[in-house]
Amino acid sequence: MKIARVRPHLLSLPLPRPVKTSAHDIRTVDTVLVEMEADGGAVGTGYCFAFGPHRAQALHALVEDLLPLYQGQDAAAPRAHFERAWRSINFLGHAGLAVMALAALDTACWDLAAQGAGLPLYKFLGGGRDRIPTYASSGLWLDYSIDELLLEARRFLSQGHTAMKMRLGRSPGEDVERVRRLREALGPDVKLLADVNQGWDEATAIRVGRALEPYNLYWLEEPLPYEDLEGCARVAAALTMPIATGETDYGSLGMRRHLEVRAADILMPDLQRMGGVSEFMKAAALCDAFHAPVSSHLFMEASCHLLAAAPNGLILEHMDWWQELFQEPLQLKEGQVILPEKPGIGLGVNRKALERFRA
Ligand code: SMN
Ligand code: MG
Repeated sequence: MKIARVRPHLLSLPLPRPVKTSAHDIRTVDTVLVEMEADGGAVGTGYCFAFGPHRAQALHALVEDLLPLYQGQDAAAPRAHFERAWRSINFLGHAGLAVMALAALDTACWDLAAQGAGLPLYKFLGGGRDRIPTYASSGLWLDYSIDELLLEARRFLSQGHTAMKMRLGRSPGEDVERVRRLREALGPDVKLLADVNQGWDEATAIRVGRALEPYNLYWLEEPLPYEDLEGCARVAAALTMPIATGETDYGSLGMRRHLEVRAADILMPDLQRMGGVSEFMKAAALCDAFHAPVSSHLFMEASCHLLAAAPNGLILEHMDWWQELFQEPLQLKEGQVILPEKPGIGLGVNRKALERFRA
């Protein structure tokens, strides 16, 4: 099976309401979706995104730049093409937009390779789990009132979620109160996660983290600026609740840096900052070698397969911003995503949505 052509689509996805965290004020999710078509007609997909149309245009240009390394090649050899592309971006550096653009191509190629083998991606990668725990993440934003938080939490439960993530980083007093109210409404059995989006310093993280300990958070995410690995390690050591981080760092070597200093209990590599499936699976294996679980960041359509294939895959971030680009939504049952059984990523592209969201 040869890769006949690669088509990048520049899209702008509107959000139902602006998204606020301590680091973001987002109105559109500017996305480059890559369709990689084999000579037999099978189509693999991957995507990368940025917040801001000009940044997405830069991603689109980088995908255009890299796609000749895929076109005409054997669709069954994604790792070989990845290695070549990785070397080719050496001058730009193994971080930033070039890595994100490569991720879309690499993911599309793995999708195609799995389709060629007639296997869902998780089985193609050797996985045996057909479902993976997940948590609702498309909501509970920082600007919500407490009533809005409670309303959305109920919506998540009615959708079949048994775990959800809220955002922190208003003021310490408000943060603790918002966690208290949500925990009180959810009861002890629902998993509640909290993401600070790098909004605290070390002293604040330890002080507020201690005040949060009674509310049994499943994890506390990105308490500090993401590069402060040593500070994050001290926060993780000072608190009994698990610390999660890693979404903002690049490549498996970025994850290794975190593991070596024990920056957190749980790493959550981001598919596009890894550079795609090839590097994500390396990062997951590194976590395993350090006896650490691995989670994911965004990109739930492909990441559910990767976590199901990783023996240490813990829980999937369920973020539905891109769902409309696919023909089928991921199925959810009792807090778990059911892995699609069709070959590849298995969700199919919604061509009407590509037209509707074209930038
Ligand atoms: C997040 C990432 C990107 C945009 C908004 C929120 C957040 C997450 O850090 O973990 O989902
Ligand atoms: Mg986060």
